[in-house]
Amino acid sequence: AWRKHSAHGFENKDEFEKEAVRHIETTLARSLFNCDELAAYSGTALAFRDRLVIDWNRTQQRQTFADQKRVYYLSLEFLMGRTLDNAMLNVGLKDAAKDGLTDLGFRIEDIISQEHDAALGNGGLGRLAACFLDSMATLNYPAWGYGLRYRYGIFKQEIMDGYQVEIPDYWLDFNPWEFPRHDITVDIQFYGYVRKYQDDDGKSHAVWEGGEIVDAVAYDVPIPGYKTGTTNNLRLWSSKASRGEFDFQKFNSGEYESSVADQQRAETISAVLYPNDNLERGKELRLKQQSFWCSASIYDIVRRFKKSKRSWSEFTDQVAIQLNDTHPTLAIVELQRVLVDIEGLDWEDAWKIVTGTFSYTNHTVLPEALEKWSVPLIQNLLPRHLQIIYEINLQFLQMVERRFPQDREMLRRVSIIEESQPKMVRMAYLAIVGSHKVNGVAELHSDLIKTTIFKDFVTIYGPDKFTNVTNGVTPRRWLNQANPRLSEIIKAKLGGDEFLSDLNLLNQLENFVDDKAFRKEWAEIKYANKVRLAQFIMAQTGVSVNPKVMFDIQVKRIHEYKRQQLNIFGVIHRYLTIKNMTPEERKTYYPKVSIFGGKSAPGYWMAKNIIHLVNSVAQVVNNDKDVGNLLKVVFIEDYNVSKAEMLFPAADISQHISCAGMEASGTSQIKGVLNAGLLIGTCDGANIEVAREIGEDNIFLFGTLAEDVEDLRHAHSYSQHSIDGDLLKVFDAINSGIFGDRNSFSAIVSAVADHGDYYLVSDDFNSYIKTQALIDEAYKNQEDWITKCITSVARMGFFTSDRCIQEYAESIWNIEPLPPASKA
Ligand code: 26W
Repeated sequence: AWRKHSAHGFENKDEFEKEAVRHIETTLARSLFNCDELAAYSGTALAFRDRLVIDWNRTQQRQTFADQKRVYYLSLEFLMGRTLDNAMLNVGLKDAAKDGLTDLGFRIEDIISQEHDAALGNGGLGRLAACFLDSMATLNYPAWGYGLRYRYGIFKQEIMDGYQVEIPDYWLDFNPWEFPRHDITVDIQFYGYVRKYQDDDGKSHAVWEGGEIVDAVAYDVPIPGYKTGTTNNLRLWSSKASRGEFDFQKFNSGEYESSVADQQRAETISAVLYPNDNLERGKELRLKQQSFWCSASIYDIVRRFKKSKRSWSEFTDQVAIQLNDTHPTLAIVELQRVLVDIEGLDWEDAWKIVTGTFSYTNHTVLPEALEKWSVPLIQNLLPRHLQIIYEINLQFLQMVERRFPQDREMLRRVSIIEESQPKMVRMAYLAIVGSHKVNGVAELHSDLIKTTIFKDFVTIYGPDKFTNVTNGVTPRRWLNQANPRLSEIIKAKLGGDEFLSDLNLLNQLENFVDDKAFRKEWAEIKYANKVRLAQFIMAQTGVSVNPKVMFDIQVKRIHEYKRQQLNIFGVIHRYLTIKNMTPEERKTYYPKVSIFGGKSAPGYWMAKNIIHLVNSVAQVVNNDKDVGNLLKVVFIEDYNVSKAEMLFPAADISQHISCAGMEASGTSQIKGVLNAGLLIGTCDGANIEVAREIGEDNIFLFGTLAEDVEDLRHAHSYSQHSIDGDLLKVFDAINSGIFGDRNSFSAIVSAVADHGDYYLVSDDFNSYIKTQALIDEAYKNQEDWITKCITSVARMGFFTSDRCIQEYAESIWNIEPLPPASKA
């Protein structure tokens, strides 16, 4: 009923089949006789794409006519994963497709898995952006995403001899979900110089001249909401040699190669996603990416506003722009430049518009991740922007000086320009000064930014400028799509699927914790999901795992602060424990499968080392006759969104064990609990709020508190701290060489034992091991375990990204939904 308004396209199995076959035969020019799974995927995707396009056009028209405020979500990363399954579920015709594909001789799961992940992101920040797009469309907000159309997404990870190897991820061979808009092309300027002059009235002007021009071409991706006609737009920019600049002179005079070289240089800008997560390296090409994308997006937003013929004073009634971390901070400078240099507004009027438009989300407190760009680099690439940054800083510092006339130190500390050699632009400070709201992504994190890295700015602006929006995930992908069977039994119990759009309704599940039949189905579903994962592990690694034993999963980017090293030390401790047992004792010990997955940044030596250690431990443990099925260790190659959709439904327990205060939020713990797994975690990020919501009895928390971290680190730095007990045995085992590669592994040990243990692994090891023992014991009591799981799922309503978007909309963007007229 909710999509009756779409006049075209299919509504049932037979019409779906007709459409899919038509696309296979005409669009793809393939005969049905040699229709393989890839062709069937393509035909299915194209049939669904037609459906999306109709709703998409309607939505865009409606938004244009309604002429109300829109939000633009600027993110350098959108980690979308696969689209077909999501499109089928959101449009509500998955069953028609399933039956249609069966008629054609295919299993829908096989067809879905033909699709290449759209992996335009590193980890949490990019996946959050993707969840937010889903929620904004589902809640009918007029919202656009703006990003870059990388030719290569995050690299594919292969494990060779236990080492990570990076393979390029060329993903655009067949991408039915994007629409090139060759008519929407923006000239983007780089380099050059600034000419200043005074007009006849004595007003001074700046003109940015010379340099080179690169074209930004728009590619649009439809974002369907769940059970609504609203289909929003994600606009990704691709770089191309400028039509004006492409050197026909050279081309004609035979300098073919250098002419093509120019073209390739232009295309390099959007060629590849930087694979660093939480590490900033100050590369010029990255700055070019940021400014290319910010300029194109601001141009597009301003052009759309100008079509409405409103006065500039109404800009903030029409436009809100959210900065996903500091990566798009140049958009602040670019909007100020457009308003002052091109549209001729006074500085103060323009600045009021700018600060009323932007808001900034901080995703990390790690110092090495806070962006700083060198002044000479910006001077060369963006000479006018640098002047504007200096002017913004001057005005800001004058304001601070008026308010705190005694405090010279304050001026030095908060200056947007760091007086180093070379001088650096502190992008987070620029983002704060240019925004009206700044938010963190979990309560602890939002408190930490107010009391540490942005403390002075709270003094200057007052506390109201800073707020918290705790992260969430979309239950459409992370429950309904990832775990269809669990979703089905919840629908059956709650009498419908409303919980997928109103996740708090899950709390009714608590009424069924004692329902025997329900509990049985619940357990069967977890088991079936584990069987599926066991089959996958066998096919991928040749390791046989028993789906009847506990599956313990840690999947996320590999980073020392996330402490996969703590996990593998725990696994080694377990291995040593088993080795020391008599065969009799082993019979009553707790069997378990330890599953790891995640990519390391290609240049992060220590993280790669940790991957190697995990794989080496796996080799030894999995082939040790004494151990048998008591312990298996698995590293899942190339962890990505679609693998996450398989892994979380199969987890009995998942690990979120970052050093306290360092994981801004984390979002995978939400995926773990929502899929009926329990958590072991530190008091960090959103773990704390998960514990508050589901109850302390339903989560295994351990370890140091964020408030104690500084003192502990300090203690390590002056007293050579000695490692003893269980951790020492683990280190001795590693250093003995039983896992091979003694030399590189010794660096992992040394970081803890000799180099200050920055991530407090030794401080938390004992409580970690104790907590793991509690989990072993708890898992033995399956009845209690299932009660905990059902209760936890029932209490996860808060962590839907729909709630996040509502909070952003109401307290930061000030925008209203625009539902389709015929929403049933
Ligand atoms: C400039 C290099 C760089 C690249 C990426 C610096 C920082 C980043 C991201 C901000 C890292 C990131 O993904 N942060 C994660 O954001 C998630 C969504 O809010 C949080 O859940 C994670 O805790 C946080 O690590």
